Amino acid sequence: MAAITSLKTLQNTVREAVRKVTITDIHTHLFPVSHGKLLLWGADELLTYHYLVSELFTVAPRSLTHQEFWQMPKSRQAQLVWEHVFLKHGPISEAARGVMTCFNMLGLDIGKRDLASIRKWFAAQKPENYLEKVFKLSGLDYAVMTNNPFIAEEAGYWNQELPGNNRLKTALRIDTLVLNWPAAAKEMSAQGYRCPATLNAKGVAVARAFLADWIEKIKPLYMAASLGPDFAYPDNSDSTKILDQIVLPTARDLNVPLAMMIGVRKAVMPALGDGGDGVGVADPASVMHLCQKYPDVKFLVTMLSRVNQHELCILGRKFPNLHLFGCWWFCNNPSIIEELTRMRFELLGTAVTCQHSDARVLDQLIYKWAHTRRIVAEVLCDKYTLAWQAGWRPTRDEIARDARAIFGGSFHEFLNK
Ligand code: HDL
Ligand code: ZN
Repeated sequence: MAAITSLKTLQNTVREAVRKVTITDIHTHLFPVSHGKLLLWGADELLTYHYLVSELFTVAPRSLTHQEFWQMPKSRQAQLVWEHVFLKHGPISEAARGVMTCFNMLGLDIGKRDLASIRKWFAAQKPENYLEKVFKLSGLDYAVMTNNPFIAEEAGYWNQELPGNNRLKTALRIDTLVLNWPAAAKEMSAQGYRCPATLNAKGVAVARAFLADWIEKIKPLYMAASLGPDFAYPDNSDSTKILDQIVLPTARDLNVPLAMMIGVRKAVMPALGDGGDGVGVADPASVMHLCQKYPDVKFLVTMLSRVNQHELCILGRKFPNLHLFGCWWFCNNPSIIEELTRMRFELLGTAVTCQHSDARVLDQLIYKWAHTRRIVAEVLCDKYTLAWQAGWRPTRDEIARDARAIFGGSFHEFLNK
């Protein structure tokens, strides 16, 4: 391939590299087709994504109550979102734009606004083939799921040893263990692990055995916990004891990283269901204390509040056992993705996983990655333009290498180092 001899060629090479790079999506809520209705996909699931349900209630008449909405069939719920968020108000939010991008990239004519024919197209899709189509269209090698052993329905599917899919890898979700010992003990006991309701030495031993068995069973790339803005480590709560005595010794002994997603204010508006969570400013010092105390444990961290991002980036420069990822949830909007990606490239270079999709509905992979590629391409282009203007002359391979690094390559390097 010819060397890059002009700034224009460099910029086109960077844009093309990001457009084509294969992405590893390190956090989603997807499931294999074999897990039945746990895998969400299609027009009505896209339209009733909890982000859009929240947006529906910001514009719908007060006469529409949450209770009435949740009692409706999914198709009626989707119709209401379509009517109020798309037809009666400009669909300019990121979640609304995402649905349009999905339909458009699937070759459906969103301009006609003919929801019935869009639904008909989805009805003709075969799940396994469609999953493969979505992964190819999104440009992913694989996506990491969220696998929660404390949810009986999910645990049940894993205990049936159903066929998986090499496009989907596992992550062991342990919020319940870290934050709610009584509930965790109850579920572990229900699964045959005679776990005491109090957090004592026996409970610690049982919980460690439970984690080890689930790690053996599903081979997770990491353990993960979503934590509140008030999460503090260390403190005198059970969570600190559970991290110190159960989770972190397991992470170290079995070499399984711990992902922490910090800053969700749970159930701010419970009537919205999954959409009812909010955000709060957390304390990145907890991440610092954990990285200092457990240098032999790998931590993957993302934070929910825009306010926390700079301090977290600085911690990312200090600890070789800390890897930052994603513009999570309320940060997954073009304006914040751009700001956060610029800051991360300026402070961390390519040693970051710039995004994860958090997709709950299979088809969302299409829009979440198309939108992110477009923004990250321009930021990476700016950074390479500055390097060029300082006299640096990168090769095409180096540009491709760096594009891969920020979309999964650095994650793999971090897991393997
Ligand atoms: O806890 C999490 O993994 C969050 O991503 C929540 O699932 C959240 O509701 C979400 O879907 N964010 O995008
Ligand atoms: Zn998530």
